[in-house]
Amino acid sequence: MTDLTIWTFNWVPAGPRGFVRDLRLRWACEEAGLAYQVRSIAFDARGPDHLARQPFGQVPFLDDGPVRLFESGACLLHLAQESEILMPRDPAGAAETLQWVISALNSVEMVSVPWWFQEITGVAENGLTGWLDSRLGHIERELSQRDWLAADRFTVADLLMADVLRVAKVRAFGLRPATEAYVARVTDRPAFRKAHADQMAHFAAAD
Ligand SMILES: N[C@@H](CCC(=O)N[C@@H](CS)C(=O)NCC(=O)O)C(=O)O
Repeated sequence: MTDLTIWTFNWVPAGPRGFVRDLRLRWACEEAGLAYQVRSIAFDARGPDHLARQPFGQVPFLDDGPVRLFESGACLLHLAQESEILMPRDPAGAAETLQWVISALNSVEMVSVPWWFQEITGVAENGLTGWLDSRLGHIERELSQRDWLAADRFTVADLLMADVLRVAKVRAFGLRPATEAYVARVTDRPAFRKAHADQMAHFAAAD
């Protein structure tokens, strides 16, 4: 039994399978060779116990001995402290990785999630499409210049940015060529494929 526990839902419908954010944590552990277990919280009965762990009633959250964390970005940064594979130890490389982790969450996902929500709910377009298009254009320019976002090598920033960009609707919206190649390259890593397959099996087991 390992101390590192990733919490996710026991079950979700077909649509979100393969995209639930516990995958980010599984993937990071696989990349870093960190032993972990996955435990479930009820999808249909989110009570006080769940809110005590995740104030928004969401997943994922993480236990690592005395450390209890929610927010996938915070969990990834915690895991990155445990492995140089996820984040270089030199100050410049670490800072660059941190910068792109925040950027994936706060400059790209901040726009892509409301746009995705607009698409799936059919609410009126409110300028989000142009905003997302602009963000994807800037990411394309960056990725046209290099293979990895930070430190000239794979880091947790690539894991997170690729996960933000691979959302099916966003991809259907049209990633630019360098971005599409980047997402394909990053998600072709064995650690991603294992994390993805394990998440699919986890939810299928509860059908
Ligand atoms: N900012 C949070 C977002 C978490 C999130 O959106 N989780 C989804 C699953 S991927 C969820 O729990 N959705 C159910 C809900 O919002 O009620 C994070 O990155 O951890």
